[in-house]
Amino acid sequence: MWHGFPLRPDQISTIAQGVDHLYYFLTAVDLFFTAGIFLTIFYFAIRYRRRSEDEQPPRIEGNLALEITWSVVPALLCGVMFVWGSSLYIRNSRPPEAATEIFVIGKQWMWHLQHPEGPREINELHVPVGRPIKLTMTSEDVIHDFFVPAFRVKKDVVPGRYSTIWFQATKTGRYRFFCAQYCGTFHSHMTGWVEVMTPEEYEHWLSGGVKTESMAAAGAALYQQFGCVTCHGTGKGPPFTNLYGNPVKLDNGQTVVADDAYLRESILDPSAKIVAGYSPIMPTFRGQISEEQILQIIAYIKSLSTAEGKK
Ligand code: HEC
Ligand SMILES: [Cu+2]
Repeated sequence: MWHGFPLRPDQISTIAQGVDHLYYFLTAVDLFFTAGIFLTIFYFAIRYRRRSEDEQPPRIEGNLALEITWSVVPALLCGVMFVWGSSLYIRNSRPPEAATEIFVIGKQWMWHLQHPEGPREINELHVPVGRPIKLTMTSEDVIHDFFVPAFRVKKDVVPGRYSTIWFQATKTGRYRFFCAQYCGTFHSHMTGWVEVMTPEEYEHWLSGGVKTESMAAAGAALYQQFGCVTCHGTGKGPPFTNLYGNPVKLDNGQTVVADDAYLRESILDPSAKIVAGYSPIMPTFRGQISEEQILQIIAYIKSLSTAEGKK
């Protein structure tokens, strides 16, 4: 019945209903109090209007019961909104461990999507139904925002950092996505389609078409091409084996976990954190390497980690 009605897009993800319920609650509270306040204003204006020139209303000194009521009731309502909203937010911002990762790069004015297995897409995203998908997103230039109304997911895509969202689609079909952050002249062209397929169709789609190498394989080629191997393959730089996801000791005594953000920083700004026991000889690759290539190198480094290597 709501199909195509612009105020409520289709609910196509596991979190869509929860988001909508909170939204209905907030709207209902707003409507109730807006109507109540306006009706009271009009009723009082008429009921207590001045009836003669010398009419003096009685003096009222306050009413404790009323004051407690109008403090406690809004406080309780705000408490409900806070607990409900934040628990939903926390649940929706933590991707399940088993989520399939797909990478999103925004640039003026298109969306570039990359699957770990290799396929790349522009303004189209193919995903399987019923499986959690985690999007790791960054921008090549200005702030964009990835928004899929049918999934009720939306997050800023910021240059210089990785942001993530996740969803699990519940129905096959084609659903629109948009850039939801004004990003220049052709911002309105930065839209596309999510194509939700059955798992079999998705496997078929992944393996069909032009044969592309995996992100990790592309990263391994870049590792040679950029000469990373001359240090990291020789002992002049730390080895990448079992680096991803593990703690790294720095020369200032601190420890950091080697996640996507740390690896990205190590490549673009090597002097920001120096690994203990090594000298700061690594040159910066800022300006020579694209966001997409950084993601490929990270995929390569990730592929060198084994479950047994987890510290
Ligand atoms: C001239 C030698 C040299 C080259 C070339 C070089 N690195 Fe490094 N790299 C180092 C050294 C030395 C360190 C450790 C000191 C530091 O943290 O800067 C390091 C640290 C790193 C770290 C952090 C590793 C850890 O264990 O925490 C990463 C990631 C990294 N390099 C990636 C790369 C990539 C990717 C390339 C190629 C695009 C590259 N490096 C090229 C010498 C080099
Ligand atoms: Cu944009």
